[in-house]
Amino acid sequence: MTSPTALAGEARALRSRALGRADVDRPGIARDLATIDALPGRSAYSEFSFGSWCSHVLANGSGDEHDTEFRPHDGPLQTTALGRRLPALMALVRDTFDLDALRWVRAFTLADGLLIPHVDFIEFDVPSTRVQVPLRTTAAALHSEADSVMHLRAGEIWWLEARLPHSACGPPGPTRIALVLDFAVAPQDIAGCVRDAGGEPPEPALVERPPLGAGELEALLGLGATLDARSVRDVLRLLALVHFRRRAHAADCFDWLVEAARRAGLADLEERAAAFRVFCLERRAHGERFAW
Ligand code: YCP
Ligand code: CO
Repeated sequence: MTSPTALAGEARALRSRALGRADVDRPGIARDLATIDALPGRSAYSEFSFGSWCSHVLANGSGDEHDTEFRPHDGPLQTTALGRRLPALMALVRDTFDLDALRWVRAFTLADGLLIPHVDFIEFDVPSTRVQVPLRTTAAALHSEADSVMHLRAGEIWWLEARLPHSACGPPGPTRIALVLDFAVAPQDIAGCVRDAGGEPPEPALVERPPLGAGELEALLGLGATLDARSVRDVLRLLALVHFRRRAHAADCFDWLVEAARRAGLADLEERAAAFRVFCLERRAHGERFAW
């Protein structure tokens, strides 16, 4: 276990903040989660995801559930056909949040998978602020922000600082399902979008990790023997898992991949790895895709 001092140190580093708690065990929610479990997968954001990760749209600016590419908008929030099939979740959103500034309502699912470290909103120049409420999760499902790793418990209402590199991983087993809400306000105003915070915000469940040993880093950088254009996503997935297990920054995986490709003498892959780092963390156009 970790010492309280170490935890306090990590907590200071964390920018994301819990805003309250929602009752995710209320009637109807279990049925809506079963509906989500039965949905077909979607390929949106496949560059960013590994294993089973999926985004389902309950409400957006067009009312079309196939309109999955997140972007800010200034129109009214329109419930999609899928959102209408999930009445308890939509009621939870209405009861918990002020809808004035709410622009997108989505459900992210994750099982036996990983969302690569990335920075959101770099495509856009208007403020957007993201809130997440896990609906079903297991202790090994983790979220990261920069140097910190935490478990978001079911029902916790989190403002997630998506302008810093962040990532998520989920073990095999029951699919993690989270409500993901985007508000057209600046982050400092997000608490005002919560109508019913349900009491005191919870303390973050931070995960302390041991440092990455020098030998371990060398072993990771030596992965070049299996590295080529066909395996690069598998290798990156492994490298991105490391910061959930060892004290490392969410963005370190990109530098390790570049270095592994360099050591293996794979100049083309080294260039693509550096470009993917820029795509995930620094600069991309709206709708831009990435090809390895
Ligand atoms: C989004 N950003 O904000 C996506 C989710 C990673 C990239 C997946 O909708
Ligand atoms: Co994100």
